[in-house]
Amino acid sequence: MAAATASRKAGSSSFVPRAVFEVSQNITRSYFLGHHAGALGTMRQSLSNVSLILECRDSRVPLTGANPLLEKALAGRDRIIVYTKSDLCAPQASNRWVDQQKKLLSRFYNNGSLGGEQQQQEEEEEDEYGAYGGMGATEMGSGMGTEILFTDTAKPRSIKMLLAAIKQRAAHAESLTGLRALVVGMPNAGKSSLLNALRAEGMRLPKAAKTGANPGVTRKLSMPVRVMAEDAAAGVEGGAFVVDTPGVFVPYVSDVEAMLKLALVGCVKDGIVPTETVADYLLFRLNLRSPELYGELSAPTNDVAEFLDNVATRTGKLLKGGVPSRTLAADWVLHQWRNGNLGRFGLDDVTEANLAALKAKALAGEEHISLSQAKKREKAARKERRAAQRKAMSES
Ligand SMILES: Nc1nc2c(ncn2[C@@H]2O[C@H](COP(=O)(O)OP(=O)(O)OP(=O)(O)O)[C@@H](O)[C@H]2O)c(=O)[nH]1
Ligand SMILES: [Mg+2]
Repeated sequence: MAAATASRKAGSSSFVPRAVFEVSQNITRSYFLGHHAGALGTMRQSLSNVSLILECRDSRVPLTGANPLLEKALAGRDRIIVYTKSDLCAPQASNRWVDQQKKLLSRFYNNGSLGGEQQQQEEEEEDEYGAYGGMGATEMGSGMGTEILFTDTAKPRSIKMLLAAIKQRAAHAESLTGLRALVVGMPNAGKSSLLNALRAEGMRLPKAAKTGANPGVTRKLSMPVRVMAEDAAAGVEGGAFVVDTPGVFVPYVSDVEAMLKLALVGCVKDGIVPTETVADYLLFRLNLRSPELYGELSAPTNDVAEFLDNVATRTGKLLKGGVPSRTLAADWVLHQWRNGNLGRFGLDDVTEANLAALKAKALAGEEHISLSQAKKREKAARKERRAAQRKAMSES
């Protein structure tokens, strides 16, 4: 269970947030389900018909939301990395902090490294939603490399930019039957919503895929959905189609904080990591920004129990006898944050050092452990959790 450091009750000005989040290493760190493995297999099999991968990552976890398992399985195809839900990451996608992230990510994915001679020109073309570069020669496929874009399904401009990038690829692919793209990513990253937005913008047609706030809505690969009509003048003979896929998680998340971030953005089913622990992590992150973000719900505090009691009282999440329900309050605050009503900010620091660390980790194959290894680790963690529970019960 998350161990909160000493609670501090005070006015905002004298409030000191926790500097580190202390959490048990035994929280569940795997969420690799049967349909994840199945989907990965089907995606691999369908690759011969696919010339573009639209890899979705939640903008709030631009580093943690990457799935090395998917990247490895689908390597060799042109790719556009789509950072989804950019509206939930910052009040304005054009804010300077986001711009900086876009630059760093773009350089990283176009060159596979940062700094030195390979660094892209700072003055590169840029746009609010980040169509940067993309012509790196590091990939196989058409040689058009990896492009990165930020989207917000409510902002047609961001979707138009993605369509333009797809069109460029389609013209390059010169397929008479149309370009076929797979939209992939972690559960709940916004893949089906993106497909619907592309179809609405590109074809003026209604929603073709089911979407939902919880992970695991899409269970199977879809039929190809048309998102772009033929445009012979632009060299796009057959238009473009997108195939929706189920979200795929990694077999095991080696870093506990990464698991908490993924749970917080809703990539993992609620309850896999105890909701109150996730709410505690949210409180920790809110406090690092400003306790004023939750000023209407509670006085500044580092104590999750106190925070949830205040939230429950304030929002009427009460059990019989007026007892505050921490579980309902935790559920409620998580949904508020996920919907952008409790501060809009990212959870990963996109810095050169962190990108380099991500690459080193991928090279070391840390997240590539097999499913059986993941199951063994999970079993050991379960055993430790049970032992800790027994110990706590015998001491009480
Ligand atoms: N604010 C915001 N919410 C979004 C955006 N895109 C998707 N969402 C929301 O994110 C949630 C998940 O969207 P889906 O499209 O179902 O995600 P998915 O990746 O297909 O999920 P699975 O099929 O379960 O893996 C839904 O509640 C969407 O409304 C966006 O650009 N902005
Ligand atoms: Mg879906």
